[in-house]
Order: sequence, then structure tokens, then C-alpha cells
Amino acid sequence: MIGSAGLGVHDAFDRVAFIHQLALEIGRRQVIVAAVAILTAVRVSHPPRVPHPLVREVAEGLLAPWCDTIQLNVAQAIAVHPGALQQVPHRDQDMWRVEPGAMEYLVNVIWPLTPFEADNGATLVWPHSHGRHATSHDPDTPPCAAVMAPGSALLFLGSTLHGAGPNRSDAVRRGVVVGYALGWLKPYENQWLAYPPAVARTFTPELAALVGYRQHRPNLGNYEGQCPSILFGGDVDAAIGPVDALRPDQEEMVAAFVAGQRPGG
Ligand SMILES: O=C(O)CCC(=O)C(=O)O
Ligand SMILES: [Fe+2]
Repeated sequence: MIGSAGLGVHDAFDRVAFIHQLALEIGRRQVIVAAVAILTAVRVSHPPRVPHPLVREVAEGLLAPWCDTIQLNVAQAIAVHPGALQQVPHRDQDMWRVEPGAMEYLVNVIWPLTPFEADNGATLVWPHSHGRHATSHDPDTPPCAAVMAPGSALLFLGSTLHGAGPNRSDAVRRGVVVGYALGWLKPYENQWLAYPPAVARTFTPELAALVGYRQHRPNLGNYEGQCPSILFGGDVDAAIGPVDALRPDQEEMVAAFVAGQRPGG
């Protein structure tokens, strides 16, 4: 989506108007765009859905320049209790040792289960802190609170400075964090342990693929050299042979190398 409009991820997130247009194009739903770049709260659904078609399309569009397929990085419920202090501002991509600004690794989605208010722990997001700005120098601009209600979701890049706000109210603020990462990264939560084959086989093929039951070319995340979704078929024959899952350029390179060794090749 972003690519088709000729904009890089960072340019796109710098341009609220573009995000608005993007959401209108793919959302066909009411879209609330905050008056600052990077923070976009989208009317989606309640209860949260993994994957939500609109959210998935946005995450895939943003991460497509760097991977074939995306994966679930985490699905986690977070409660901010009355009296809780502000969370340390952080960038979620810092869980990996990355070079800030070179690329994006993660799109995070926060789904409120209770209203997020300025005084009850709504996530704080620092505008213009993402992408090439994600250096050790943190912005002097104040954060903005993602005030939203169940039915909306907050989307932000893994390079964006953010954190849960302090809860000065007398009620618990509850939300669910769902992260989508590049398909070849080590995810925050070990998806195969969280969703072993006996559980994942009850998922839709789309969800099973998102939690790791598919390979990322070339051959990443295979089981005995095959797509791990073969584990959904019951007893797997120990003698199954490996089947390569290569990118087209790798297929071509291997085919040419093999042909070159044949007599007359
Ligand atoms: O719950 C929130 O508002 C943010 C939580 C968060 O950023 C985190 O746990 O990494
Ligand atoms: Fe975070």
C-alpha cells in the first residue's frame, strides 16, 4: 500500500494526510487521525481481533520492503493499576540490536479494553521520534496521550518512543498489545511454545501461518526441511525429505550452478 504510493515508511508516517488517505483506501471505516504525525488511532472492532484485516494490511504494507511475510511478535494483555507510575519511555525495536533509521522491524497495535484517558494511563507517544529520529537523542517535544475507547486501536512503529502513562484515576486501565514483526526475526514471545501444533491446528490457516507455521524464504522456520504446517496432518513420517523454499533468485542461481556441472552444461 505504502509502496504503491511511492512513499517510504518514514515519509508515510511523517505525513498524517497520507495515513488518512491510506486508512480511507483500505479501511472503509471511520478513521480518527491525531493532529500529530505517527500516532494514528483507527476505528476497528471490539473485541480485538488477531489478525484484523485492516490492521494486518497496514502492518504488511509497512514491513513489506524487508520481508516476504510478517509474523506475530507478541499478544499480551496489560493492566495499569491505579497509582501506577509512568512506564519508562522506550522503543520496542530496542529488543533487537538494530541500527536506528535503517529499516523498520515491528508494527505494534494497542487495543483498549477499557477507555484510555489522559489521566488513567493512556499510552504516551512521542511524535516524530521514529525512523531516522530513533537515535539516542530523545525528542524535547511533549508526548501525546492516545485517548481512545474500545473499538479503536493505536498503531505505531517499533521505532516510535512510547510508554504507558501514569494512572492517577481509581480504575484499572486495561489493554491488549499485539505486535507484528518481520517474518525472519526472532519474535519476542516464542510462538511455537505459546501455540504448539495441537493448539495451532485449531487456528485458521492465516492465524497458524502468522504464529510460525509457515516458512520464510529461504527455508527459515522449517520442520525437518518442510513447512511446519505438515505437523497439522497427524503423525509425520520420520523419513520425509526436505523440500526447499527458496526465493526466485536463489532457485535460478542453484539451477544454473547445477546445470553448469552436467556434461555439455
Ligand atoms: O500498555 C501500554 O500503554 C504500553 C505498554 C508498552 O509499551 C510495552 O509494554 O512495551
Ligand atoms: Fe512498548
